[in-house]
Parts: sequence; structure tokens; C-alpha cells
Amino acid sequence: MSNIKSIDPAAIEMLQVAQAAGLPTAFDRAERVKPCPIGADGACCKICSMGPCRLVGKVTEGVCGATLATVAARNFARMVAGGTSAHSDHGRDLAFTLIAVAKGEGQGYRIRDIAKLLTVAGYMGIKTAGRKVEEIALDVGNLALEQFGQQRGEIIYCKRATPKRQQLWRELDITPRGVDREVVETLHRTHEGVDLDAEHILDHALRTALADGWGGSMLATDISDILFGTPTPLQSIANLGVLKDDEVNIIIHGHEPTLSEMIVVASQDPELIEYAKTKGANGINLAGICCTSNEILMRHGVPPAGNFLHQELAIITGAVEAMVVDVQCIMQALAGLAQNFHTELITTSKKAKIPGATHMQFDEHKALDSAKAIVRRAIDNYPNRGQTHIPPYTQDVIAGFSHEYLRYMQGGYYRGSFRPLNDAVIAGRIRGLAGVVGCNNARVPQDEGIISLVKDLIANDVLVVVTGCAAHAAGKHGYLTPEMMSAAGPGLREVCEAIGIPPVVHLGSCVDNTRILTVLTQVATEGGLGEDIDDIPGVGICPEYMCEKAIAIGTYTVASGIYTLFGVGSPVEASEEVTHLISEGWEKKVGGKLEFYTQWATILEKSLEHIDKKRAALGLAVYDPNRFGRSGDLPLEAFFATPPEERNLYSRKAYTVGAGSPRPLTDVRG
Ligand code: XCC
Repeated sequence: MSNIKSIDPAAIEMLQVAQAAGLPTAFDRAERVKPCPIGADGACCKICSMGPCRLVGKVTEGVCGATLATVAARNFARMVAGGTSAHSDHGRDLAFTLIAVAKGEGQGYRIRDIAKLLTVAGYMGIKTAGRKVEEIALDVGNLALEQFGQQRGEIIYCKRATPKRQQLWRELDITPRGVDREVVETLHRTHEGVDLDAEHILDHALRTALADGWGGSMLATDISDILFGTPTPLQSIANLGVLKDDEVNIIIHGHEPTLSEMIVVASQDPELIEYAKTKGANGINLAGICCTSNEILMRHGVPPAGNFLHQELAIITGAVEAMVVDVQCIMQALAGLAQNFHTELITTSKKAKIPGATHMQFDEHKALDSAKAIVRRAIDNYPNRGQTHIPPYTQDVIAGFSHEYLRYMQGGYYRGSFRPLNDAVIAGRIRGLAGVVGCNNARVPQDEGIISLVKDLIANDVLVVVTGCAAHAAGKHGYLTPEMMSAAGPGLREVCEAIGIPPVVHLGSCVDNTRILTVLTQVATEGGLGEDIDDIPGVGICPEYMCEKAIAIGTYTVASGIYTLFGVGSPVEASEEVTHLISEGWEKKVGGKLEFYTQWATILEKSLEHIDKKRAALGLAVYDPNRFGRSGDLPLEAFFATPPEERNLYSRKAYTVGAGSPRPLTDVRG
């Protein structure tokens, strides 16, 4: 790991601007505020007022006698509960929106993907024949909502897992009953003096995380697709250079697509565009940060301005009229920073206020009105703009892949399958699969872990899918373009050429990690790669994790059978017992294990080792990097050797992947 702050040229430039202006950022605060070593390793117990007890050195138990393993396991389980509740509250709000739309009370929204609605109704056992779309949507919304408060039985989406996995969860008694129930039970069990057996606590952490992955998050993804459309590939551009000097810049930041969908619509409103012109701007430019950005990139091609550590840098450009935030990953420092500029920080969620920000509460029943009011406010702010500094960096990106689209592109509507992908893995053209997901973390160089791993994985013929801030990183550094085939190993390149995908596939926001679960389940049931997710030569990697949500995701991927590797450092480092329980212990139970490594090279090595081990267990050919890729090499090499503007195969601007791309912004109007 290097000691630079970021590998992104736009960030490096903006940090110089910040330094010259004396403006502190998270990058500086990370240097000033040292992490508490006891808390960081999971050895601090502060759940009662006899403590906090710091279990270090000769102190091996707290005042109540709690051991280090119990304390570390409790802390870990509480992180899972925090992450699960964040994703699931997001899913719950989408269920409320679907219900409002079904009742005709969701101003500005409509059900955009009826096919997906019918599919979801099918998973839920809801009758569809002869019924109105709204009736079905109401039943789906209500049943989705019930999943959160359900007290008994099984979360309905668990049956989308392989039969073998469902059976395993039942045998281990970790099938989640209801989302809220598992979160509450985690908080209860980890209260002072309740569940004091580390392994038992961690079993419930698995169950709680499954309520996230196969419950709240999966529902969030599906309902978003129903309401806003299932993504199909489209083209956009990424990084801070997407901000425009002569237009009203509005940044949407956070996680939920409900308001941002309407802001996309409002920003296209001819009246508001005219209004912007009366203020001297040439138009309204929308861009995103974090996962709200991924939601509107995937469905409308709205350009992402950057990931988590770009939020302050965007304000420092001086070119942002309004930063509109909803929930999650929003730094409190934004409010103070914005006061140095004309930027208005606008909070919109009933659940989230920030001192110093303007609160304009969003109401899904009057969504379009709320969105228009926000856009108008940003326009009014344009004349207050001072000096700007927009770093001149953008990269082309192709985003918008979904489980449905990947299936479609491997055989069309009638013969869609994952057969070609499975065959490529079986033959060894593709060595294995990797999901590279998650955050930025100011304690490690921004994007360095994500990009070095993505680069080395594709060079080793591993097909990579990305989500969240890792997807932003891949986009900013040019890894989401077909041109990146030139950086892929020869076998992977052949497959990408044949199917028409980049070697790094953007699957969406962090709740959309559930798309990885459903894709892998289909790969497992397609045949030839075992019977369950833990048979597949694949890994999950979260190099730069930052928050509890990442821990919840890591835990549900493990519970689903995936070997999952995190960077940064372990939150249970202090306890050898817990470190063992979540690694070898969980591997014995559920086939997946969770490990933390601080070196990117170790994560790569472990990933490839695991992939090869799984290939061997399936009896597949030993991976040979020289076996494939001769056929298509020459024309492709010539293509990449030609400057883009001189290529006559197709121009970069004209490039589209499959149907429906790029989707025009105006298409979102009801
Ligand atoms: Fe937040 Fe989702 Fe992490 Fe990025 S990746 S820092 S959670 S925005 Ni989810």
C-alpha cells in the first residue's frame, strides 16, 4: 500500500486546491484523528455503564466477566445489525412508495417494469392472471412490507437460493424470519448479560445478515426495478469533470432512488430549464455521488461525479449550486465546508438532518413537487457562484447491467441463460468470478485497493463485477469500457468480445449486491459448476470498506457460500477466537469465510488460490493463461493500437451494448 491519499488525478488536484485554500477534508482528518486501537480491533466493550472496559494487555475480561471473544463477537454482530437496518429501512421505504403508486397516490411515479413486477409476484406466490397491474403491485408492496415485521416462518426470498443452501440454513437454524425481528434480536442478544457465547452470537449475525441480503436489500433492488426500470446497458461519463462551468450543477448524494428519480425528471422540465436561463445558466446539470448516483446512472445515465471521498471535493470545486442528500454515507463536515462556498446543502429525509443544512422534506406522495422545489432552489443559487475549479477529468463508462440483462445477452429473451458463462468457466477461458464492491476509506489511499485488484484480476482472466463506490472507482479509472478488454487476460478477452461485455461489469448500488447473489444462484443451478454458490470458483472482495453496511454485506455473502476478503483491517483483530470463528469456523458451517488483509497483494493471492482450489474440486481443467485468445487477438490489437478518433470499427460515441442503450433522460417522464 502506498502512502499517497488518492490515486485519482481529480482528487489529487482538488486536494491541492483545498490545501491552498486552507480547507480541511476527510483526507486530512484521517491523519489528525488517529483510530482508537482498542476499538478498531474490537476489544472495547461499552454496552454498560460499569465500563467501557478495554480488554488489552493483562485485562482479559470486563467487569462482568465478559471475555474478549464475547466482546469482539458482540461488537461485530452489532455492526451487522447496523448495516442490515440501513439497507432494510431503504427497502421498507421503497415498499411504501410502491404501495402509494399502486393506490394512485405516488405523484410523478409509475410502474415502469411490469415484467419485473410479474416476476416478483411469481416469487411471492401472488396471483397475476386477469388482475390489474395496480392490484398486483399493491399485493407485492404489502407482502414486501410484511417481510420486515414478520415474526415467524422464513423471509420469502430465501426460496430463491439453491435448494441445498435453503436446507443448510434450516439445519443451522439461521434462516431469517423477518428483517426487523433479526435486527432486534441481535440488539437484545448483545445487550449486557444475554448471549455470552461468541459462536452463538455470530450464528445470529449470519441470520441477521441473511435478512439483509435475501430480505431488505433484495426487496430494495426488486422494487426499484419495478418502479424505475430494470437497468440495461447505457453510456455515461464519470468523475468531477462532469460538473459544468456554465450550467446549474446539482449533486444528488446518498442512497435512495425515490427522490433522485424525480429530480431527474424535474431537471428536464422545460420551464425549469428556461428559468435557469433567466439566471444566466445554459442549463441544469445533474450528477451523483455514492449510491444514489449508482441508482440514477444505472437507469438514466446520469453521470457520477465520484465516490464517498469525492463528496467534499465536489463542493470545493465551487461549482455546485446544491448538494441534495438523503440517507447514508453523508459526511457531517459537508455543512461547514459548504459555508465557504455558495453551495447549499439540502437534507431531504425525515430521518436525517444536519446542523447548518437546509431541510426540504421529501414526501413521496408529492414527489415531483418536492423535486421541482429543490431544483428551483438550486437555480436561484446560481448567480451566487464565485470562482470555480473543476478538475478536467472524465472517463467514459458503460453501466446498467442487471441479472436480467446478463441472462438476456447470453441467449435473448427466449433462450436466455448463463450457459455461455458457465461453459467459459468450465473451459478455463474464464478462470473464475469476483465481485469487487464497497466503499472508500480515508485511512487507505482512495481507489488504490479497488483498482489494483480489478486490474490484476482481469489480467488473470477473472471476470469482475462491481457495485457501490468500487464501481465508481472502476468507472473513474476507465475500467468500465470495452477498451479495457486490452487489459484482460486472453481467455477473458475472447469471452467479452463474443458476449459483448466489458471485463468489468457494473451491477449497481450497494443494495444491488443482491444481484450478485441471484446471478451466482443461477450459475450454480445452470449445471457444470456444482450445486451451490460455495462450489463456484469465485470470491467477494471489499478492499476499502468503511461502514457497518459493508460488514453486513460481507457477512451475508459468506452465509451464501462466498469466500469474502476485506482490506483495511479486521474489526475483530483482538480476538483470535473470533477471527477463527468467522474464517475457518464459518467455512465449515456455510462454505464461505470472512477474512481481513491489509495488503492488496495478499488479497489477490488468496483470491486466485481459492478460485483454483474450487476449480480443482470441480474437476475442471487447471487454468492455463496461454491456452486461449489467439483467434481474435490480431484485429483487436490493431484496433487498440489505433487512436480512438481514427478507429473505423465503431466510434466511441456510437458504441452501445445491446438494446435500450443509451436511454434518453426524457424517457423517465410518466
Ligand atoms: Fe457508502 Fe453506498 Fe460504502 Fe460507498 S460503497 S461508501 S456504503 S456509498 Ni456502498
